[in-house]
Amino acid sequence: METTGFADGDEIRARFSRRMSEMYRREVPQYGALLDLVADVNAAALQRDPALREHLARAGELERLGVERHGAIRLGSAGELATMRRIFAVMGMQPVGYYDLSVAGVPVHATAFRPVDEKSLARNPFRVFTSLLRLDLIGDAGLRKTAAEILERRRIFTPRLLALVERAEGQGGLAGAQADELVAEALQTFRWHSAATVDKSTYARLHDAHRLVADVVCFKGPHINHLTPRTLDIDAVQAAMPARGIAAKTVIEGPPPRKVALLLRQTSFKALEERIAFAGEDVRAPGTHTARFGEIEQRGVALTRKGRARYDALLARARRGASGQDYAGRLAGAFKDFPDDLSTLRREGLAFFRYARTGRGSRGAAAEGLSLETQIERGLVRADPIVYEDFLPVSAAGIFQSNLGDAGPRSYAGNAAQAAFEQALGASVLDEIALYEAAQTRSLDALRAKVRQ
Ligand code: OOG
Ligand code: NI
Repeated sequence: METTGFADGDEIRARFSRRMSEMYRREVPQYGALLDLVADVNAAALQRDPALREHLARAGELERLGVERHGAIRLGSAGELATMRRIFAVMGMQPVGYYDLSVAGVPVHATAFRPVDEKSLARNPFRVFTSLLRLDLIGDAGLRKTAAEILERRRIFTPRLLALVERAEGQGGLAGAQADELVAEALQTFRWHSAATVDKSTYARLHDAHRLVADVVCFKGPHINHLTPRTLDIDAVQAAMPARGIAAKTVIEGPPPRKVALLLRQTSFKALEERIAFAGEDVRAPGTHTARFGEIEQRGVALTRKGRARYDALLARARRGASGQDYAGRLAGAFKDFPDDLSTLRREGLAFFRYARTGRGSRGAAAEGLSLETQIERGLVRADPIVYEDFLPVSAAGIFQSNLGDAGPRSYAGNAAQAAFEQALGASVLDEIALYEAAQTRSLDALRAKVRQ
């Protein structure tokens, strides 16, 4: 970076993530309370478990832990999504994965913008789960048209932000002061507006179609709707939330608690009911809007396609049957069939690992014809689990739904529309599993290259 004088995308993202967290803490004080609780629980977990500390330190996750978080926004049009992609690109974030939420009765599809290379992930893994409203799933043609017209008129990015993004693209980066300006301008897009842009009856009609439609369409911008710190012990945070005055969702989404943490577990606190003002004649008759919440996550090892298929099948098994009743028990029961030690997960090709020489033994071991397995057994090579950096569609649906109130069951004929999403985005989304696979392969290649020296 010294050669070009441009700010590093990783540095811009780190700054943006920090400023966003400060802003959300001011906007939603309960998020601050959650951050404090997570910091306490993480400190206790590290104190209690030196092996965990050592593993995180080796994987480069210890340093990022305190700044690690994800957020979410919901956009209204293809143009907004395409521009958001360009802004996130300046921050070193790429669209990874496609999430279809229509199967769960939520009229959006999504991707996650995040850094992809290992160095950038270690520096700051900030991710933004970014949904796009699917007006095509709204049955009422008149309402669809109203929503489209409102969205067409709004401008969620400041002119200065657009100019800075164009400059970054044109010259291949931004100098320090301009990078700071970009961060400040981009934050404007994510802030909360308590004034709706529509009158009360328009809000009500859109809200009746789906609460999410009102959330996306009726405001000046796509307010950040939650930020999620990473905890090392989600069960402990969940248990401690009530004592700190935080009303937690009852079920933790994702896999059950295990010795070897798998993929991602998440839980949230209920969205707040916030006062809003309507536009036009209704300006003196305030209403409320419920959208913004808080969430925590615990991350575990990334699964291979084979491991993921097995995870999906076991999760589906647990979710069938008596609804709500002893879900935790059913989930734990279903996952009895899933290996719970690193060695089996690795040997059965269920999870991804990063391989490295331990420094013990002679470097020529492989040249002598020892297999990788034997080298691992003899302590010459180490295999560390690769952390899952993405999201889970069933869990995401659970998080969405816990914040939609009891509006009654709703369903859309599940129809993923990845091609349409990518057209709106103006790019293809990356395949998350291919990214983990590449990281594993790179580590194996480096191992072999070192032996040959
Ligand atoms: C996004 C919900 C999904 C997650 O962590 O899976 C999500 C939203 O409510 O906009 O944040
Ligand atoms: Ni989330």
